[in-house]
Amino acid sequence: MYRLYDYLPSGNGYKVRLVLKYLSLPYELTEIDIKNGATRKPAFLAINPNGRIPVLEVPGKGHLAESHAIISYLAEGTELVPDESFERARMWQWMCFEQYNLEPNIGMVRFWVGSLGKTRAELGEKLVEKKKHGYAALDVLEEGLRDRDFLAGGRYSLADIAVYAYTHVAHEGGFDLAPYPNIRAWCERVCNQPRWAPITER
Ligand SMILES: N[C@@H](CCC(=O)N[C@@H](CS)C(=O)NCC(=O)O)C(=O)O
Repeated sequence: MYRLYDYLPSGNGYKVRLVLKYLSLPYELTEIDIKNGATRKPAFLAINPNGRIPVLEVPGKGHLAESHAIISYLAEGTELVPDESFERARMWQWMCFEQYNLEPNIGMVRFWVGSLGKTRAELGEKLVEKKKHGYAALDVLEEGLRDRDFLAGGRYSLADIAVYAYTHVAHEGGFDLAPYPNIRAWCERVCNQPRWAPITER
């Protein structure tokens, strides 16, 4: 059986859990306390030298890190990956956008503020910069969802799962989604998908 090394509030880990659940793939979960440096201990570095969750242990194969590598491994050949090559590339366009523009800003602010309890005064200019770039990413997503129910291939795909993971909890980092009606409607559609579960569910 698959084993997932994860931290329940993590959006990156959540992407993997959403895919495992959607595809009804059985798995066991090992919680890693990232707030207390467990990812940087020798035992964890032996399975991911990059010192980060999520990591998927695949029986007979080994350990796989990076949320998007893991979800594309799990979902290959399923309805979560568009068959048509241009739409498959469109899915990847959004998944690259998530890793470069969305997660490092919205996910990071949520971690600082929501998980580590840092204040605006402690974070100072760093917070201002991250908020600016986070809102710029939300603007791009809002436009990308204009006249579209899902991000790629006209149906629910890995792109929606990957981008949704940190977007739907953006408010936990102080981002206001009120001015983004397309994003809010899309979040509703995602959470109505089969076997959807909340972010902290194992
Ligand atoms: N690009 C990676 C990012 C992984 C990542 O940043 N993981 C964070 C939690 S969301 C982590 O393990 N942080 C602990 C640490 O840096 O020690 C992915 O998509 O999986």
